[in-house]
Amino acid sequence: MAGNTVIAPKTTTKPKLERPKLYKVMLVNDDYTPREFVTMVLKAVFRMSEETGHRVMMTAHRMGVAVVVVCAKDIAETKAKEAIDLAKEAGFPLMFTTEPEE
Ligand code: TYC
Repeated sequence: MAGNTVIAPKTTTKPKLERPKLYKVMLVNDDYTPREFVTMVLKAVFRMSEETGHRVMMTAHRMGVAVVVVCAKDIAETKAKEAIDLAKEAGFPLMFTTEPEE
């Protein structure tokens, strides 16, 4: 049989996995949480620099909401909860929400 090996092209097709939907974490403005505290939470939970954290905080302050990050659903929900828990512990009503990206 030596020399008779036929290399047949592979005909199996990889099943195409649906790309998991991405989720947005939104920062929601309120009238009570201090600006510096919001920026601190963005730095601590979302690893933002002072400058980026301040910019995102000011966007929520002016527009009502701001997109913080876009990521997998479980990460979005975990991060939002971490951030809300920090605010709760400090006694502030700061809120983060998650929603699927269009
Ligand atoms: N509006 C708040 C204040 O003036 C600051 C703030 C900004 C609170 C963004 C929440 O998502 C927020 N102290």
